Amino acid sequence: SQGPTVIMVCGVNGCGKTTTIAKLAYMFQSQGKKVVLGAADTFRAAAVEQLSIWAQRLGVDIVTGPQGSDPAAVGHRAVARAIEMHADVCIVDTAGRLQTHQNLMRELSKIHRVLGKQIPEAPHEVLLVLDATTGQNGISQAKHFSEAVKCTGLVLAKLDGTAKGGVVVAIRQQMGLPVKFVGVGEKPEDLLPFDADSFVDAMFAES
Ligand SMILES: Nc1nc2c(ncn2[C@@H]2O[C@H](COP(=O)(O)OP(=O)(O)O)[C@@H](O)[C@H]2O)c(=O)[nH]1
Ligand SMILES: [Mg+2]
Repeated sequence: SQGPTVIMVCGVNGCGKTTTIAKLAYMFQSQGKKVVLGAADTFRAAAVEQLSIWAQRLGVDIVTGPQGSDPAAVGHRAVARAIEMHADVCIVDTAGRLQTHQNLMRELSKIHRVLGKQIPEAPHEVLLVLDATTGQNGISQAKHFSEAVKCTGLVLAKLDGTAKGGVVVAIRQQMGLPVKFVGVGEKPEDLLPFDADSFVDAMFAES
């Protein structure tokens, strides 16, 4: 109700995090909301560059840090900037990581903790991006990421391919974690709110 809504985005390498953030930024912007991005994937220089290009294209503000710098510090500065600019939404990118890599999962917990320093309820949403081609490993991803950062929802990316992302049914059933959006392409407008009926229809449709 007051202050920016902070959204943290996590997942394994290449699942579609950065693209999803561009799509979310585009969606919020279309709703007339002011958006600040935090490029807390400081692991690869190319990752910061990729998000910066999106920010420039969409005309939204972005907070970055040098390659190899503390991602939690970038997250902290992104929230500070969002507060200062009276932004509505702050979306924080994170580096891809294997859910079984304990050090990197601890780093993710730290980012999560630091995002709450200036706004006690933040991050208000923690979205786990799952590649629709992921099979049963998706359950392990959902479990481990939730243990580290208490995920609030899934984004099922790359649903425009042949994969149907059926693993989200098991994740919903076992962990109660809902799918909030689906990614259906590489463009900013290629994000749809999840619709269970059309998802099930597509799952059983003849290809
Ligand atoms: N077809 C398709 N490609 C996607 C989708 N989301 C992401 N991608 C592509 O997947 C690749 C990895 O995406 P990226 O956002 O960089 O993943 P990250 O490593 O998790 O940040 C890029 O080539 C994206 O364009 C989607 O919904 N559909
Ligand atoms: Mg990325």
